[in-house]
Amino acid sequence: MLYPILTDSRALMDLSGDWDFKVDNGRGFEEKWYERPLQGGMLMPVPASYNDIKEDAALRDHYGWVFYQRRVMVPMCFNGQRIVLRMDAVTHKAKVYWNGKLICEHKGGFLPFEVELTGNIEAGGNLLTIAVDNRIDYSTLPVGRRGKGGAKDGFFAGIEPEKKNHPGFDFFNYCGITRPVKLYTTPVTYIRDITLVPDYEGATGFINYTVDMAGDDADMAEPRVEVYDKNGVLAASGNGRQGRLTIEDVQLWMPLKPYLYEVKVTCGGDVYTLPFGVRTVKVEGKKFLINGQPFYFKGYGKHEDTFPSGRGLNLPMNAKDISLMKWQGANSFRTSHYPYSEEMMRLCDAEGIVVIDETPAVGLNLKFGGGILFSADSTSDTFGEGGLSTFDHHMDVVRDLIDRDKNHACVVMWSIANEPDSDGRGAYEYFKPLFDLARERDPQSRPCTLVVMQMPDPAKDVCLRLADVYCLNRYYGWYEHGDDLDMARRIGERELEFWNSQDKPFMFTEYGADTVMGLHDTVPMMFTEEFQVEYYKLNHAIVDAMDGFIGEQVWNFADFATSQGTGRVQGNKKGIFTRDRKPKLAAHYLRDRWTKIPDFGYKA
Ligand code: BDP
Repeated sequence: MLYPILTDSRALMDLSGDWDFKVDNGRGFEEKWYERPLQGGMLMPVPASYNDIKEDAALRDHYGWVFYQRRVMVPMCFNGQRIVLRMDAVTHKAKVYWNGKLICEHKGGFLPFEVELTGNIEAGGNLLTIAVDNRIDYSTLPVGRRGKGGAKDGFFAGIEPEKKNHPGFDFFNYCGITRPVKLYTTPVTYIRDITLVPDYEGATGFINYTVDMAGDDADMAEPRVEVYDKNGVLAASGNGRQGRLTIEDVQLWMPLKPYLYEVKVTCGGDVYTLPFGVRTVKVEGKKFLINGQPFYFKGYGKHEDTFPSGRGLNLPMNAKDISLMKWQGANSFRTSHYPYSEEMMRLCDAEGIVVIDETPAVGLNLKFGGGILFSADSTSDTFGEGGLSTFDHHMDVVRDLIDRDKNHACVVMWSIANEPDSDGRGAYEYFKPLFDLARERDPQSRPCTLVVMQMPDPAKDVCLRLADVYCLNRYYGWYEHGDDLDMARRIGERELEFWNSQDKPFMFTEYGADTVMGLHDTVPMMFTEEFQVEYYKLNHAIVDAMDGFIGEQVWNFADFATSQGTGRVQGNKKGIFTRDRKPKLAAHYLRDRWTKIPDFGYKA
């Protein structure tokens, strides 16, 4: 799906702003709130999660539907064009109404969807209502647990808690219209999609392209594809729906040294341009090759999490985060635990930040019983009867994620899920088709992975059979033996030797220790800033000696909001930066380490 932009043939209107907003009282659909202006609501900024915007615990923890609404004027000069309404992300389910009529529904909170409005525009204004549902369960991604009910018998029997979400994941269930809503036009015969596959041989670069046209005259239209360099000089061109363009003296896209060409497609009356980097990615033996050289990942697992936007698009913070990463010598991050905004992906292309692109499949671990906060019933049969029913939706998000992000130079690997019960019964049968789909769908044949947690028996983990890189989340020295770092080192070493003895590369996609900014001690005491540094030193002493270890992504870049529980102090405090991006002691330690580790050839 193409990112909406302004071109010679396309208009673009961003509908960001303060929308009318009302929490459903259980009668919103019955009373058809979408047919007329919302009564007695409040204003709510779009894009943003609604949870932290007001001083209202009930709104923060709301369970169910809310309604967003605004009037949309559509310029009459758009007449004769195809007019499309695009929602970049609505978390987690949306029903979209245009002038009182349901025009589309969507499940999944982190990927875009769109609907054509052509022919349905009223002069003088149109009523747009988006109803948003934040409920999670065993069929959604991320997964929500069946909540604990009240006590069945005994002294407190009969006291039932209010219905609420029980996230099976360790981040706050931020919801709402979290990314922009846009209206754009195209000519009636238009460029539906562009697929680009880069390659090079010596100094000659190649871009294999496919242009997908749609609309009345799609069959007759002949695309022209032009590639411009940074100075606007034409570097290659060709005609036709498919082809291979040759760029002499190609400039490669490299981590932290990105070079982007501009690919311009013209067809019929439509024009679309996209920035594009020429680079290759491949796993060979125990190495992860970018442009043929062994790359070493230094960086983070992140979140889209800021105050008070929640998971709402925050452009300045995205820029700040990349600046901080560069200051530290980091070169990469994982979009834990859901697809990030397209604005962030485009920024990473432009800044040369390497990305592991993850689906929203988190919490597929019923055996674990709801993660660290143990917020759920526990069952051992995650992928069996009575377990999850996420499979079809999981297929959809793998497909939609790859379709959205396939052309990004920054994306070097797909993460199919985070921390599922990957050694359990049915795990292979569940994950094999998802890996097959990702491999078939990605025109650039990037490596695929499954991010695995500490609990499963390593020897039985399905990632051994499915993943191209073993991505490990490990907490030796925190959840395991935080009070005995020597024991943590010995246990960690034993397990990591197992992974190092395999014939594929492995890396940390998470390792970390909760650290409250401002707590200090002379000996390593858990939660202090000194402890966090010791924790990382211990882990690095183990992995630096292992030839198959190809990267360290720390958990987490910054402190972030979670559900409440005794294991969390106003959120998860494993950040190397605080939530407002101030460095803890470990930020300086990592800066010192990472500026000394080269991006390429560290384990050569
Ligand atoms: C891992 C999860 C991550 C958590 C982290 C933690 O992948 O989402 O935030 O542990 O406990 O299990 O901090």
